[in-house]
Amino acid sequence: NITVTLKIAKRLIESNGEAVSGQHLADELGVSRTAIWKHIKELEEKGYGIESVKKKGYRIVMLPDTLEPLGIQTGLKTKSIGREIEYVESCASTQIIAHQLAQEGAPDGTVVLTETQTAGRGRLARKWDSAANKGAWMSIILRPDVAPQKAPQFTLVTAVAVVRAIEEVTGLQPQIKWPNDILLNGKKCTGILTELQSDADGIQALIIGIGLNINQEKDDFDAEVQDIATSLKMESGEAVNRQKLVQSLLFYMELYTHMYIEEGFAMLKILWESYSTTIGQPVRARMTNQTLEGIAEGITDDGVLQLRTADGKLHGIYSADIEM
Ligand code: BT5
Repeated sequence: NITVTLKIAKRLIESNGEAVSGQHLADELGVSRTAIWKHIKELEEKGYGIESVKKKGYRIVMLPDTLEPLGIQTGLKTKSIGREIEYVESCASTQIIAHQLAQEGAPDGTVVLTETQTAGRGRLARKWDSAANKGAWMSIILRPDVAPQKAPQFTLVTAVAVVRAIEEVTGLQPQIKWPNDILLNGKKCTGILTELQSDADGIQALIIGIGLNINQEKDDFDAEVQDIATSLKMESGEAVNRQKLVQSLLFYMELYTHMYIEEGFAMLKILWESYSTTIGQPVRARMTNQTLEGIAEGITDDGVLQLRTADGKLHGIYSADIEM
């Protein structure tokens, strides 16, 4: 039974390295000591390191390196995002699963998480390289009560949340390249893909896809992206606890998406601009029908990039690939 196992894991984590006796756990949870022992075995099978301390009980010494809900939800500080997690070891794309779940009525804040994707995708159906057990490949379903034209800013809000989570867990200082890339030393460590389900009544669901490169080495990436991609481990020199990073990301996602929905984009815009590599720089913006060169002067409250070309004209750019 997952909930008792989860409760035991939670109890052991919260005791901060102190042993908790089997009898205590049994009393607290209203089950037998044999049942407790079975749940402990189950946790060990899931990769938890648990020490039995003689006469004292159980102590947690290691968390598993998986993205299973059991680990993610223990110590999760959110109210809605990640309270429902659909976890699969492998899938074509978490976006596909999330779209399906959203159509079936999945609640606001539902998260789809996987260890590897066989058909992970970026914008314009580009491929997203999703090495097994080395990253976090996830889609978050949100059901905000906002007009459809407010959807693109969720990409920017998500970018701020990603930067904050990476900063908090690793101390690295990522930068944002408009609209959807997170960079470390000029290389991409995270991509964001915001998709929409809407009808005449407005937004039914936002499906926010986030691909975080965490513990890859250079060789773990496909040859095509090896020179442009990086991971947190490659930049910091240390393996990163993926559970902690996901927990932190879900926390900031909830904080900032609520801030955006309730107070608008103004405050987040300030944060976004402070992390941006694009603003103030000469850039080339490739769009489907044309390419423009100029200075990226800023973003509007709607998240539109303001590009001033040499002739002095200011162009509002909604979607493009930026070269710097
Ligand atoms: C993106 O698109 O950056 C959005 C990526 C979103 C991925 C997540 S993973 C979970 C969820 N499920 C999905 O199927 N997708 C989402 P775009 O800006 O179009 O960038 C795509 C380009 O990034 C590719 O053409 C490559 O050049 C590069 N790329 C591919 N995989 C990469 C990786 N792992 N790290 C860095 N760059 C990569």
